Amino acid sequence: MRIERVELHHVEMQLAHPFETSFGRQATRSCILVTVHADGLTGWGECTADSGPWYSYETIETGWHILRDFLIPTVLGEEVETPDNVVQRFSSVRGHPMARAGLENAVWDVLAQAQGRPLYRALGGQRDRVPVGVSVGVEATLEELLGQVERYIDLGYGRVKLKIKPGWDVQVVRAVRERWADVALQVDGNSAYTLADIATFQALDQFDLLLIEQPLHHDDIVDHAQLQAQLGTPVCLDESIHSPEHARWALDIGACRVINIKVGRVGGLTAAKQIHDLCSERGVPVWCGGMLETNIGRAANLALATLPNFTLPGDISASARYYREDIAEPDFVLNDDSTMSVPDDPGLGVRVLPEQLHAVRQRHYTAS
Ligand code: SMG
Ligand code: MG
Repeated sequence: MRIERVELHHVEMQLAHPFETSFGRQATRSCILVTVHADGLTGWGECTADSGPWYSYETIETGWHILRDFLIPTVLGEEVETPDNVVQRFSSVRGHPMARAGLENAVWDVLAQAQGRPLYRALGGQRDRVPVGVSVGVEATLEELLGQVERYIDLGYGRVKLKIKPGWDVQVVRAVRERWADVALQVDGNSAYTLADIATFQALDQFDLLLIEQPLHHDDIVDHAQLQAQLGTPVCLDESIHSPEHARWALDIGACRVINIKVGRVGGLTAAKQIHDLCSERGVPVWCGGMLETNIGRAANLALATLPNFTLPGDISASARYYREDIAEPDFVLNDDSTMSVPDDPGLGVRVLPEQLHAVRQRHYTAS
């Protein structure tokens, strides 16, 4: 099929509840939505770069620039038969994985629609539902945090991830563990610690955590290997893994025993699947991370998480966890067994709502 037109939409959406991590608190969430038009079909992708360089160096502005000036020109007017054709065309661009993922994933959607298959089938997934959990941000007080955790457990989430930072870690995890002895629990430091904090990690080691996510520097694997050697709890890497190569390097030196795969951070569904396959060969479980996606990115995450080595619950919570009104329907809801069902319609299986999109859109660009 020939790619006839590509659109970029910079959107900013109000969060249902502010979300705080070790690097800051946010009340809104911005992203770039990418639309690809080909053969009368429309595919959608979500570039998960945020308004500022906090989780990653990529931002809305860098994403817009890289997409408009470098990535879109490599595919516009071109014939595309498989997602690999797009990956090849992007190979001259270094870095900027979130920008690449936004456009590549829109092509996956349009190609799957053309084949009349749901995206998860196009990816090779087998399951029609996947285990999911919820990520709970830092709160102002321990009481508020416990209230949030209780609310999510009451809603049916069987796995809870707590955001931690120095001063908000061992005592918080202890309080949650004392109250919910059996809940599947994990923590995420978002790079707020160093090896000098080993005592904190040894204390966390007693709480039967599923994993400790990205405690050290956002680009490190060497210190993480040292940390992993001293802990019983698996270390899970998030920020440090930007590509299949990074995943291999980390596994080769024992930097982690689990990998969080985020489709934006690793540069698209093709790379995400490659990391999944590598980890599968090495006997390393993976799970699907989240970036507060709209229903567009959420649908792509769910499709990815149907691959067999996604054995740990993903950060794929119900649409209502972040947004009162999403820009696409249907909303995703939690099943009774803390799983989420995967759409069965062709492609992503969600429909963008033009009025909702216009209501939150800050900027629009069309290339044709
Ligand atoms: O989509 O539920 C979600 C968010 C999950 O905690 C989450 N993501 O480091 O894993 C992570 C964070 C990054 C959030 S950046 C604002
Ligand atoms: Mg993380």
